[in-house]
Amino acid sequence: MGVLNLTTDSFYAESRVADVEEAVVKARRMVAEGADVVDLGAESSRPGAAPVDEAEELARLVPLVERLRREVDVPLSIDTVKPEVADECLGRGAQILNDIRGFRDAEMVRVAARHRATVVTMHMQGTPPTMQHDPRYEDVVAEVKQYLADRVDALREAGVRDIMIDPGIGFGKTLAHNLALLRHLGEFQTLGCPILVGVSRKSFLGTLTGGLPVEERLEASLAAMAASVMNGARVVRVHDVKESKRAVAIVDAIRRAGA
Ligand code: HH2
Repeated sequence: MGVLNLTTDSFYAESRVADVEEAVVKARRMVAEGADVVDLGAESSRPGAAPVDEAEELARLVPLVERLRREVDVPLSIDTVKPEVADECLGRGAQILNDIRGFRDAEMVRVAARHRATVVTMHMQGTPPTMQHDPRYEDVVAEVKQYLADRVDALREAGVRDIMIDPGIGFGKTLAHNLALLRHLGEFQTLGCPILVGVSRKSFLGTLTGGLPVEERLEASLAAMAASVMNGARVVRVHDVKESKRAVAIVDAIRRAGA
């Protein structure tokens, strides 16, 4: 899953596009490099990011969905927490709804069901403005797993069939929480849904590499992604499609190798 952000403040500047034309060029490149899905976001979720109102989010996303539907032949995913935005984009041909709030809003669940969308339900403790202030868990793996199990139940009950689960790396988690979730990712397989993981260039990788800035975190991202895939991730949300695709090919071959 390649990431495309129609924002001015997403944490990785290279992921940002200024307008539809730039987005189309970038999406086509991602697909040529092997992306199976393009994820479109118009509101950054970085801690402290400025909120984007619904009209602005729609103005950014709708024309892009309409263009990309014709320009690329991979499914488009919409990264939004707003039901109205989700509804409009799915109505115009996007097929995947990626909700970092994990479908806690019943209207988001209804929108996904009505459009027969594939969904990504992610765990987040708190909300982006404050989520990194002092995240706490008794047992992060058990709590995130229980949260996702509840979300999957609610989605299934509403008739949503295709559900991916995401532990939400960096969303209300310390370094130790992120590492525990990645180390024990395999435990999420019992929920019976494909696991999606987004580690690409995130700040915990900066911490682990002695403070490397976001532009310098490619190798760290590939290493974390490789561990994720080895531990059960089936979809990786990445900024660097070509490099990720090559790295995953190797991990996948090892993972599938006979005894
Ligand atoms: N991470 C980000 C945004 N959306 N969605 C899912 N399902 N999983 C993630 O890990 C995830 C996500 C943050 O990355 P990015 O979109 O590049 O940054 P920003 O929120 O600053 O636009």
